[in-house]
Amino acid sequence: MRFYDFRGAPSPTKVRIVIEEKGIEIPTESINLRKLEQQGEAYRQKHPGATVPMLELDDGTRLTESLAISHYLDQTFPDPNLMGLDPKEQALVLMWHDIGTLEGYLGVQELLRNSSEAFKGRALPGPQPYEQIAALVERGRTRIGVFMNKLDQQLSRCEYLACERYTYADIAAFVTVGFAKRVLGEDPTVGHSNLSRWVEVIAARPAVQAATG
Ligand SMILES: N[C@@H](CCC(=O)N[C@@H](CS)C(=O)NCC(=O)O)C(=O)O
Repeated sequence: MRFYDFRGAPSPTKVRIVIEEKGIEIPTESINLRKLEQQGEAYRQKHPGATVPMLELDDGTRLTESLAISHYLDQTFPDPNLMGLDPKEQALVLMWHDIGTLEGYLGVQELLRNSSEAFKGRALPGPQPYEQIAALVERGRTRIGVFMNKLDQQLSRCEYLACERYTYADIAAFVTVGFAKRVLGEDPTVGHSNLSRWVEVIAARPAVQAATG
């Protein structure tokens, strides 16, 4: 296996946390997004979608998308389980993953990629040169606030997002909260006591510290 990573980016960070939680070692290659290495011929030959993370399997199969890679690793290295132990928990993990991606992560992406000079002509990841849309900046900011409220509400009812125990749903949402903090330049958990409590617990995990430090 070979893992294509970039430490400064949120999506591969989710997979790095999974790798650390499972205590496995996978040869890793960094694709420097700041130097646009993902757009280079060598990487695009492997992955025309030009994003990280990617996991190359020994039979040559290339998996992209952090959820798919994490699912593969969870099935292949089952201990500790991160994707749910029974149908209900598996569904809750996927449900909170989707909420986290569609309502949280994409809101942060909207704000960042439509406002930053560095993303001019690259308002969406991948090789297609999408122009920025100024109106999406404020909408992204609003969506982040709505998402933080939603997380806080769920975490007022349950200790973790899929409720009883730490799962991939927490990993994905935790990375998005960190991404939001970086893009906003302020801590979006302030004023959300349940969310702050959860962030502290997740951030203290050795695997999370190893993957993000
Ligand atoms: N759905 C994908 C998203 C992958 C993605 O957007 N990766 C970003 C880094 S977080 C990327 O490679 N961006 C390259 C670019 O902006 O050109 C996943 O979850 O893995």
